[in-house]
Amino acid sequence: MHVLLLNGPNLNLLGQREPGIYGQSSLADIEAELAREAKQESVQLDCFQSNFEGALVDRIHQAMGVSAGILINAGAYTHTSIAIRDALAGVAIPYVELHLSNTHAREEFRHHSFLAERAVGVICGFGPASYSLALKGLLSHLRRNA
Ligand code: CA2
Repeated sequence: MHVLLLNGPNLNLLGQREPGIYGQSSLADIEAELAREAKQESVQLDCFQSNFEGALVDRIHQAMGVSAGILINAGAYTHTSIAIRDALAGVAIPYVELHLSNTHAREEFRHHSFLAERAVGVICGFGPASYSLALKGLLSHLRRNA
């Protein structure tokens, strides 16, 4: 089973700046740890990060017929992107939205998500552990509905 991990804009900077908000782990660290956890569950994790909205849309389309589920931290596009919302709806692959920070404890513009309404669930505020929790939630949903 393949699961796709998508990370949006600026998440390539993880571990380099703003450790107070986003922690000290790099994106490569997070991806490697999650791939290890996925492998223990017999899941192949495919990882993709982009700073470009259209590249994320294209990658979502490529998941059709390949990925059983998607984990997505769309970064700031969470709060702006109808295109990513439509792509996720278009491929009809179950997805979990996740964030490192608790977006509800931050600026008001981060409180709304264009992706949350159609997500299996949303995890936020646990730092890099948000990724593990999101994977657990997604796999439990996929196995329940297999
Ligand atoms: O908490 C999250 O995971 C966010 O998706 C992160 C986004 C933010 O726009 C969302 O509201 C919440 C920002 C990612 C920026 O990542 C950086 C990492 C290191 C240094 C600077 C930015």
